[in-house]
This record gives sequence, structure tokens and C-alpha cells, in this order.
Amino acid sequence: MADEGVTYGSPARLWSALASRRPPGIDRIAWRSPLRGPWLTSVLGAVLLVSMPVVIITGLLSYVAYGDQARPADVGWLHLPMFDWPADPSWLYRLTQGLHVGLGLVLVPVVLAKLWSVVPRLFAWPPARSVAQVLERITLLMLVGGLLFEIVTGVLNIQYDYVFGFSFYTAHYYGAWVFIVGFVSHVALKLPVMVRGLRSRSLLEELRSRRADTFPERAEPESLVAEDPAAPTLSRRGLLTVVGGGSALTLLLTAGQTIGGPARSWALLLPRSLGEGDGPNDFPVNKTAEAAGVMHDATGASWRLTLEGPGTTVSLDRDQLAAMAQHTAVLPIACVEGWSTTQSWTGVRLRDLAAMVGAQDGGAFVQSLQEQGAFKEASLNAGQVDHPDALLALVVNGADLSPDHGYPARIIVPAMPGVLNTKWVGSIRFEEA
Ligand SMILES: Nc1nc2c(c(=O)[nH]1)N[C@H]1C(S)=C(S)[C@@H](COP(=O)(O)O)O[C@H]1N2
Ligand SMILES: [Mo]
Repeated sequence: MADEGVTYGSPARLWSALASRRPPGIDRIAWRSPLRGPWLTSVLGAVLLVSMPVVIITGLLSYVAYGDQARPADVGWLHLPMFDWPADPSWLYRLTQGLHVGLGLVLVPVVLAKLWSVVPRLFAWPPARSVAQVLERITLLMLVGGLLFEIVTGVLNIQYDYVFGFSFYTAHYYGAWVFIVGFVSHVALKLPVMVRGLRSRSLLEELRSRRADTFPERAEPESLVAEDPAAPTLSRRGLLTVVGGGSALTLLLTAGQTIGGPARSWALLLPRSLGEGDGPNDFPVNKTAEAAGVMHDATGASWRLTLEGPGTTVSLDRDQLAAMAQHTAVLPIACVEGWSTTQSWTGVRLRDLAAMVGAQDGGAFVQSLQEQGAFKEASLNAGQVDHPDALLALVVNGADLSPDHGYPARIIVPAMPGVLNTKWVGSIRFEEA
């Protein structure tokens, strides 16, 4: 229908109708930084282009490493080509998950700077000029919305236990795919623009330039360059230094948990890395025995380990376990939340326990004395049961496990996500191959 001479019949008319309906005040928002421009955006984009795939791939690998515990379990065609997560090298999950969380955090300042560099686009009017542009904007919404959602859920997950009303895993997994679609589309659409932007100036020269010789980039129609630039308050070098400094500070505040020792107290962004326990048991605790509701008498002299196999069931007390062949291995606990700790564990090989009940080459299902909570049980794959360093540990660093670290016995398997290293083990069912 006609309205001020405009009909909405064809896309072209829709765009021009949009153009004439500017929201009041939108012209008055002035983006005047002389630093904004295609070169700056391209530099930040290039950093994200090489680093984001690492965050994406290590995140998806973590989903694979969870194996049968992967959550959400039922993701339809988003289910990954699953493979059995290996038990070698022992630092594998520590590396992949450390990269995922560490790089994810370190890139936050770069992401914020990139968003700042393109923010005038958000307020551009008309919001769309063509069908192609509408589609592009949808991918941008997926890119930015998905990424901010992943940052918020990821950061909250390493700070607090279960602050969500929904499952972290489910939210972070679906959010990841929204982001991935946005990321891949954005790269496909913008790669040539980025390459052109990078070529428009010399990085070395920018890194040498001071505020006094900071001028806006060459303005082209529809470019990010301010029409009415203000005087610079910072050089491009200064801006990149602030962003890089922000990333370096983030690294400092997270890496302490991996470096260990006194550096652990700097790890403000990974607060669970702060040590608890005494002497040989002085290393991070994910959940204390008290919080898990594992009562003292259940783990006392009456404790028995139940082993189930294809034909038999065996019950052992702690002295009987301690009388079996003991094996020592130096292995990390690497938590999905990004912290890790490497200790020397001693106990019985899982494959020896499997052999006791006539099981060979199969996986295992471990149950804790803990009655509530998502981590009270875990499935291990065949390679994880069979590895010579895969243990039911009784001892850590030469001393009995403390109650908080899983006394009377806990699982410890190389390269396995921390969450599957079940504490306060009550029973293990060994499956047939
Ligand atoms: N029964 C039980 N086992 C558990 C957990 C738990 O909550 N309950 N937490 C898991 C998680 S998430 C991690 S990272 C490791 C941490 O082991 P630690 O507390 O000895 O450092 O234990 C795992 N084993
Ligand atoms: Mo964990």
C-alpha cells in the first residue's frame, strides 16, 4: 500500500523506505576516533583469524575427550565424528584444554578491540540495502552474539560452580556452533577485504609511529574511517600496545596455575587453582569430600571396593589393594575449567584389576561413593583401562590420599579430562571387549 509515495512491494523499495526512516538521533552519534579504519580492523582480524581456529578445535576436542560423558549427549547431526580419546601422551588434554581456556581468555581484549573498531557499522542506517546484506548481517549476529555468549558462559564456568539455570555444556556446545557458522561465513566474505586492508599500510611503520604523526586512514565511501575525525589521543602503536598489554595481563593472571608454586596465587582468573590440603596433598581440590557428601564412615575401615567382571564379582578392602603390585606414575589432573596440576600417583593398575575379574581389552564404568552430582560416575574407554599408567590410586606423592583428593581410592588415567578421574571409588564394572 502506498505510504508517502513508497510501496513495500519490492526489496528495492523496502530499502529506500528504511533509508528514509532514520531513528531520531542516529545522526548525532559521532564516531570520531582517527584510529578507526580498514587497516586497524584487518590487523585485529588477522590475529583472530589465526588464533580462533585453535580455540574452536580444542573446544571440540574437549567434547570428544568426554567420550560417553559428552554433554549434551543427544545433539543429532551435530554429533562429532567420535573417536576414542587416547591415553598418550599424558599431557594431551592438559595441552588442548589449557589452550582452549587460556587462549580463549587471552583473546578477549583482541575481540573487544575488534568490536570497537567496527562499532559505527552497528549504527549504520539503513540497516540493510540488499538481500545479500541482510544475510551478511545475520552471519554477523551469529558471529558476535555467539562469541559473546561463549565468552560469558566460559568465564562464568571457570569462576563459579553451576551458576546457570541450564547445563553449561549444552549451552556452550550449541553456542559454539552458532559462533562457528558466523565465523566461517565472516571469513569467507571478508578475507579479501582483510588482505587489502593489511596491504594498505606497513605494520612496521605503524609500530614506529608516535601520536604526533598519527593520521586517519584514507577515507573511502562507506569505510570505517571517521568523516570528521577528532585529534588523536593515542597512536595506533599505543592502541595495539594497550590491547597486547591486556592480553599479556590476562595471560599472567591465568598462567600462574600452570607454573605452580608462588605463581599460583596470581591466577585470579582461575580461582579454583588456589591450593587446598596439606603436605603431599597440597594441590587444588575440585570438590571436597564434605561438599560431595561423602561421609567419613563410608570411607573408613568398612569400605570395600567392588569389582565386577564378565563372570565374577570381587570385593576388596584397602589392605588387600595395598598388598597388590603397586605402580607409580607422574600424571596431570587437567580440569575442563582450565587449571591443571601434576602429581606423582601410586596404586594398582586398572588392567590388573580387570584381569582379577576376567575382563580383557574392554572399557570400564566407575562409580563413586558420592550419591549426587554429575561427576559421581564415569565411563573409561578400553585404551584408558589398558594403559600401564592408568591407576586406581591409593597414594599421592608418597602419602595416603587425603579425604578431599579421593581417599580411600581414586581413578587417575593419563590424558583423561580431570572430571573422569573419579574420587572415592566404590565400584568398577569392567566390560568385555
Ligand atoms: N566423585 C567425584 N569425583 C570427582 C569429582 C567430583 O565432583 N566427584 N570432580 C572431578 C573433577 S571435575 C576434577 S577436575 C578432579 C579434580 O581432582 P582433585 O579434586 O583431586 O584435584 O576430580 C574429579 N573427580
Ligand atoms: Mo574438573
